[in-house]
Amino acid sequence: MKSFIAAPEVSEINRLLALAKNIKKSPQDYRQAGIHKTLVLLFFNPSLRTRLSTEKAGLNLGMQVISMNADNGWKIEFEEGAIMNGDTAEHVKEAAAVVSQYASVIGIRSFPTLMNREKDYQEEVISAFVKYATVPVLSLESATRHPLQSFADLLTIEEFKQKDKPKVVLSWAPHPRALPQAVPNSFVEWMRRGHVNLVVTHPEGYHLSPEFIGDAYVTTNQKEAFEGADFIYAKNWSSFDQYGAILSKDPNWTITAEKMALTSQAKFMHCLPVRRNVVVADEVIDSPNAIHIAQANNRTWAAQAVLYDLLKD
Ligand code: SN0
Repeated sequence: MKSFIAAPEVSEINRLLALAKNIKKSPQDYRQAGIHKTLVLLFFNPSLRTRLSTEKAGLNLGMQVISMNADNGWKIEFEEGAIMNGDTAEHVKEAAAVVSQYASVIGIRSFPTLMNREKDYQEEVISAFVKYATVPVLSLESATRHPLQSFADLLTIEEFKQKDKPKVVLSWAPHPRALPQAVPNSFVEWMRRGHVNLVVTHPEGYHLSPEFIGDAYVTTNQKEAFEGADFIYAKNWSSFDQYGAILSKDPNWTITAEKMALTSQAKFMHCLPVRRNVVVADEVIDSPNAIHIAQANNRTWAAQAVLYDLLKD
């Protein structure tokens, strides 16, 4: 694997799943893979799980790990041919090439602007790092995708599913702030390659980018979506159409015990961080059917499998 920024092919996903399951059984068996190798993680936005699980994954592989909060560093220029007499101090050509001198793998977290859809969906930041870095690049959530999260989500569904092809529902839920579409985009991208029956539900005006949603079944009737579901994956996102806008904060979309009762005793999932009693009621997230902590645990094994592969090539 040259870099990890989107969902790979189905065969590749199945191989990665098998690797992650083996790593989870005996994480220390892979210690030689990263010896004398350095992992550099650059965070242009906040992180708790991604940072700690990816650091731990690197350490489990015997790597040296350096994480940096890059949000208050030199402002980076991305435009080709820019005359840099404004507020950008360093071009990505230098930044990516220089970090490559210190790293065997570079991880990048960079959220979307939610202002300029074209730039965000062109993945300006992570694409530039892939282009100008001389080592593999690992997405720690980019403008339009969060592949390490989705890989851990698929691993979690594999572990908890009780039927061959479970019904997996991605449900929009309210939130006070405008959030990226990265997690739902990626979730749909990975689930469509997985062996699941995917249903997406959201209010009017919240459809995801056609490039991601493809032919997935979508309904604006949340109750209909929940019927017989085996997994409820809750997530807020801002509008794709009216790019970055909050069109609804309707509390009727909150995940409640009453709605969970429509499901087939579905497991509740969320990538975290989660706004309790806005996205999901305490009664649901504190119930035995909530598997968000096991899901967060799987972030380590997903990251370790991906790093192992990036090092191998
Ligand atoms: C991010 C998102 O993409 O939705 C990261 C999720 C892994 N979530 C947030 O920014 C939540 C912030 C908040 O204020 O609740």
